[in-house]
Amino acid sequence: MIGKVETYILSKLKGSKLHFTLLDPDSISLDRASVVVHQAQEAGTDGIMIGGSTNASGPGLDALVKTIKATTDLPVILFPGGPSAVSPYADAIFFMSILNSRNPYFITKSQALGALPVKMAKIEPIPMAYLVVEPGMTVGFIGEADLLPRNKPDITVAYALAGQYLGMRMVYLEAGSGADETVPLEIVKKTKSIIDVPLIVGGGIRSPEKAKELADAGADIIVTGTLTEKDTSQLIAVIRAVKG
Ligand code: 1GP
Repeated sequence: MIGKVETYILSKLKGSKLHFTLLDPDSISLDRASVVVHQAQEAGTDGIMIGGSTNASGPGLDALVKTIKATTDLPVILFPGGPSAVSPYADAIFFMSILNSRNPYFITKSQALGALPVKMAKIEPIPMAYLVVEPGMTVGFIGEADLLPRNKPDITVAYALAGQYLGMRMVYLEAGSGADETVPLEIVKKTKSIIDVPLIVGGGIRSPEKAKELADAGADIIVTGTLTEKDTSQLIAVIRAVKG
């Protein structure tokens, strides 16, 4: 069943590209989080994602979500590093599977462990294929991914289409947080030309030019995380470039 947040995303996508601001509970203080969210919202970001590869959970995660909810009415979407990264204070959760992991834990078992907690938290699950492209960084290592090769776009395309055919309603191409290079434009272009569900791209996006190139190549939603940890002027420039 399609919920409120997914409906919001789909309806906004009819008019423009979207930008999501990703906050890592392990790297941001509550005070800084509310400043960043406020500035990102002013610049036009469309949603706040919360998560990291370390499966942050419990009171720290709840406190961050509550702080953000008190700052903005933008949707707050969990981007979980594992099955405990669930907070009832969020609006939604990307219910994701690393389809190119070698370890079934990251494809179906952590999802089985997280399913009831999501139900009990009464937050909206948004099924998503999460595909880790070289270099993959921390999530590639932790998620035991068979990294998708940068120079063989058809392999990523095949996984993305498989995700769609398995019923996932979004595809996320991830180069890894802090990557030196983003997902290649060619991969974004080819994937977009084959799938029908929204395409999210993140990892290593640090300049407005690169964000715009990725959006022009076919990314529907651009995610930036590391930029929130530095001077926010670059984050603001990226958001403006995506939003046109
Ligand atoms: C990580 O794709 C996101 O999961 C964001 O990456 O931190 O490099 O912006 P950055």
